[in-house]
Amino acid sequence: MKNQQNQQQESKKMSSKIIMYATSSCPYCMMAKKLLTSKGVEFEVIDVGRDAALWDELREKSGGRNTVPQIFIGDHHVGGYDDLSAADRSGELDKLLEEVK
Ligand SMILES: N[C@@H](CCC(=O)N[C@@H](CS)C(=O)NCC(=O)O)C(=O)O
Repeated sequence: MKNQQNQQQESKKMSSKIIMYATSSCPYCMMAKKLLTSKGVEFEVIDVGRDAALWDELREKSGGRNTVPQIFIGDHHVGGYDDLSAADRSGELDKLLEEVK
């Protein structure tokens, strides 16, 4: 059952252009969701919860980061909420989002 869920997440993940690893109780994740939502884009949230395999995946994909959120736009690893917010202020976020439209 767990494998099936992971496979479903895996196949969804491969088709999504914007992915956020998150937990449901994380305030930074909520702020990141709010910012992306304000941009009018769709994104997939992978709730890592206490799933050790998903945390391993998050660390591997983000070069060893150990916090949520971790946000990916296309092949680009944006980082956490601070990084997303900085990218928004610099204008880079809009460019990245344009590339995956
Ligand atoms: N500067 C980071 C802070 C992220 C952060 O501290 N996230 C917390 C949850 S809100 C976290 O992942 N803590 C480690 C853990 O839950 O294991 C960002 O902007 O994303």
